Amino acid sequence: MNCDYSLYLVTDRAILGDRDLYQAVEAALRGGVTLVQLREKQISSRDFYQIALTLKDLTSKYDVPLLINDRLDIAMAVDAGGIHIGREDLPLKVVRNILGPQKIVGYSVSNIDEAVYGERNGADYLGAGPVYTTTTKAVTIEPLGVEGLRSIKKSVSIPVVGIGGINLNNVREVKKSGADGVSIISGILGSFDPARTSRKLCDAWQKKG
Ligand code: TZP
Ligand code: MG
Repeated sequence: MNCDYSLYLVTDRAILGDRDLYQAVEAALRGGVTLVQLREKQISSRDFYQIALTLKDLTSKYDVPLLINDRLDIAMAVDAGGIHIGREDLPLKVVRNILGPQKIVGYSVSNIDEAVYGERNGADYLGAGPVYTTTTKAVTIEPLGVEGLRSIKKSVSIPVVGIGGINLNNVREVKKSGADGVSIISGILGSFDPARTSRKLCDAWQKKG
């Protein structure tokens, strides 16, 4: 699936506090995010489904695909653009076979072996991280740094998106590693003005040199 991975927003309602998820995502869409992933870890299936439906309508207005984290059933129920999974979810090959070739399937990796596995088993893109220290997700492994990200990118031919601790201060460095995009939670949703921050991230990503 052809897709623009350059500025990839991942949701997390905990970071929003009492701010509204849909307003924040719409602001980020106005600011130019190219892809949105709905990531929910502690929620009923019914609530997950309802949020996914609403976000699918919203992202469609901006012609941006919506991916669902972990849950194949929810991705299918709302006819999402695709799914993002990791090692602990359903096997990549199974997910690809069920969703077919038209849907986007992303896979989380932290090293070259996982990246090669992801490519061989049908991922469209890899989310590689954490690139930097992050407090958004409890991670036990050392950050890859941009050098780690660069070596993962070199080991495969599918798109690689960096994730973890990416913000306006380091987005250029991530681009220079050869990555195809940046996946961001707090760097956008934790900002006071997600539209403006997304616009700046977009400009920084697109800047030449
Ligand atoms: N996977 C690896 S790091 C991470 C995920 C979901 C969290 C990214 O969040 P942030 O706030 O952009 O560091
Ligand atoms: Mg997962």
